[in-house]
Amino acid sequence: MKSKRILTVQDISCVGQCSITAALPVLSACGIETAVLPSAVLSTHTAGFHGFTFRDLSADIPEIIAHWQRENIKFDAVYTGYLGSAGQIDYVKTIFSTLLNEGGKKIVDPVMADRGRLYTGFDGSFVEKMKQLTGSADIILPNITEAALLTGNEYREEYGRDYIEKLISALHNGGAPVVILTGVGFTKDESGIAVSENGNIHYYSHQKIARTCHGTGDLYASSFAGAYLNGQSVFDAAVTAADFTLSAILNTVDDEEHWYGVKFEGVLPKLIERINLLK
Ligand code: PXL
Repeated sequence: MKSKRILTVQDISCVGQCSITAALPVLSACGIETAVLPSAVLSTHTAGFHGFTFRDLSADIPEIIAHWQRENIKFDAVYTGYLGSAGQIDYVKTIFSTLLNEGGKKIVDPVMADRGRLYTGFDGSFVEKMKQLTGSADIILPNITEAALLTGNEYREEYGRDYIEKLISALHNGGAPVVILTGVGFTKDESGIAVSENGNIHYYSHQKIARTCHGTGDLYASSFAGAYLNGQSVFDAAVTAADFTLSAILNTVDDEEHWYGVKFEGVLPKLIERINLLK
């Protein structure tokens, strides 16, 4: 297979095992050439650390895009995560329309919220703008909080399939043909995903780990993109990513001091093994 090149647009949290510091090693391990466009540089991620620095890199982005356009640099996929400001969404739209190869995929993880709450620094106007990006994507990977915000539905901690399928249907109505909803668990002991390709929904669930870990969404989306660009179907790639993310969480739970991220490095061989198995 011809080797693939992806561009990921998300922040550099210098410490925290999330965003680019997770996406780059994961995608590289999957054998995908990975280019990065940092949306912002933070000293740490914003979930649990205090007094972090934050530099929005918006001012650099138009020149970077223009340079790539002049060089005729193109990508087989663009995968976006945490963006530095709502204004960057227009830049991402330009990237989608000018820097993708024919048939290239737009993968959007609308990183902005979890467990019923927006992350520090995000507000309703960001949510409104994010609707434009998820509406123009080929594949979106929201968690339940993000899906509820994007569709104007209430956030629920307990739910049945009717609630999940209402969110999915509203996300499709917003424009995305493929929806991978993460963190879906119908009992307290399970978590998993709902994968919908144009409304054809399949579920996958696994054990739920009691401890919450930061950065699992980024790890999930990165490993999904890596598996998908290796030729796995949307559903197979979604399952590969779920199993890898669970392995990384299991590799972390016993380490109480490691509260700020997931120790995914030691389980990368499992991801590579699965990629090679399904090639
Ligand atoms: O993992 C999502 C994420 C990415 N980047 C930054 C964050 C978070 C979650 O809080 O703060 C800077």
